[in-house]
Amino acid sequence: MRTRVAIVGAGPAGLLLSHLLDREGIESVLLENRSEDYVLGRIRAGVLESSSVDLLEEVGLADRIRAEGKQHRGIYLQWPHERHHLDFVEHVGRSVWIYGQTELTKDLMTARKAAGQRSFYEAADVRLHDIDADHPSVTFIDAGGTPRRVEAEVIAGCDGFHGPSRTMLPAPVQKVWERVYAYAWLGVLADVAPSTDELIYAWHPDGFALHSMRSETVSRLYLQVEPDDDIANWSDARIWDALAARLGHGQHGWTLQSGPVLEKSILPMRSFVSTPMRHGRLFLAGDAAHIVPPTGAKGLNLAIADVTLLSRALVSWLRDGDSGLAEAYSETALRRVWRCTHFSWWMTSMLHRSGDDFDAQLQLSQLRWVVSSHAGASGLAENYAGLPIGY
Ligand code: FAS
Ligand code: PHB
Repeated sequence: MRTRVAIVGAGPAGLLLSHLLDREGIESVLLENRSEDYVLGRIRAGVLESSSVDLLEEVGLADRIRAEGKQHRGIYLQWPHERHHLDFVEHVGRSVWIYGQTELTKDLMTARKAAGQRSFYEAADVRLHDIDADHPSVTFIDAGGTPRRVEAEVIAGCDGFHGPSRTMLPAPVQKVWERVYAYAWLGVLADVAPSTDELIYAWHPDGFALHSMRSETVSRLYLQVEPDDDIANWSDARIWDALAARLGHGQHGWTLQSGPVLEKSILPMRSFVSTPMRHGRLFLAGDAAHIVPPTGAKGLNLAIADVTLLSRALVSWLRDGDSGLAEAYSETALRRVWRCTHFSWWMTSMLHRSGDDFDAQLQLSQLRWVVSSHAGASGLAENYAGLPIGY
């Protein structure tokens, strides 16, 4: 079969890219190695930057966000006996939206089905070919066991950190930066109403904790744990005790409501950037090219920004015959990738207990400065609420 763009991976990046291209008359084929249910079942991000929501609104994908999402003015930063609200709207005039990645993926899948998008789920043995030629292709075994080949003008690698696309970059061309952190996150989805109106990021001598949410009745919480810790070591009771201690249960009259744990898992923390984000006819977007620690709530938003830039570049090239944006794609995308990589590292380093007491004093001093200085607060607000997509 033939198409103009073969998209490998149907997570948020791949699904949104197919939607953005389709709106401009560029046809694509989506190839995903997991089932739709599996992709929908993954519990991932929860925060959308205002620029992400604005983009989704422009392309007709924000109705449910506006109806069911929650707009937040800011976050709380906390350390023992102190909790301070940081108001992004007051400092930089922008807010964020709480809307689970699962819900966004559902909206994207619905929109692509309604548009008649050609998609192959449960595609096995996906391989990329001839990315240096002007006739690249992708081969795979479809869900029925039939070998297939998609011939395209361009391949978009939206296949996440573990997908095959990034591995197609020739070693002499590829440069990789990676920092693995000395801690991980234990994530909990709980059937209990959030105990806070906006997210609480808490520094604590025992380790970092985050109180997020998914709805009025479902909370999403995280604990800093050892990178090699095992979820079997963490009973629900132990999790709630640690969250209560680190989030300040009982202080200043605040209580943390606990409830049934629906899901719990440990996820590693790393910063990872692979360059370039284009080689020949292969363009990379989202987690296929970069990973950020989730402390800055950037992963999903970066994927959205990448495919927004990539769709503009491919429409300009494939429809309008101007390859300028496509030639500049990697450099343009990486500017924002590095800005978000720095911010995610900065938030992670400020809030996670690591090192000695000297480090702890530096972290506490930085937190006190951020919440008490307009310059400090505006710096965090500008990055967290999101820089313009073309930054
Ligand atoms: P994705 O990984 O979402 O999608 C890639 C798709 O490619 C997947 O569907 C995969 O099945 C598919 N694929 C892989 N190999 C393939 C192959 N060989 N052939 C075809 N398809 C293939 N970000 C935040 O902002 N906040 C968070 O709290 C947060 N939590 C996270 C928790 C976890 C456990 C993980 C792994 C990530 C988390 N992230 C978080 C980041 C996450 O939200 C990503 O940034 C986001 O999913 C990026 O979207 P994609 O680039 O589409 O990659
Ligand atoms: C989430 O709700 O999953 C979430 C929110 C903010 C973060 C990370 C995760 O920084």
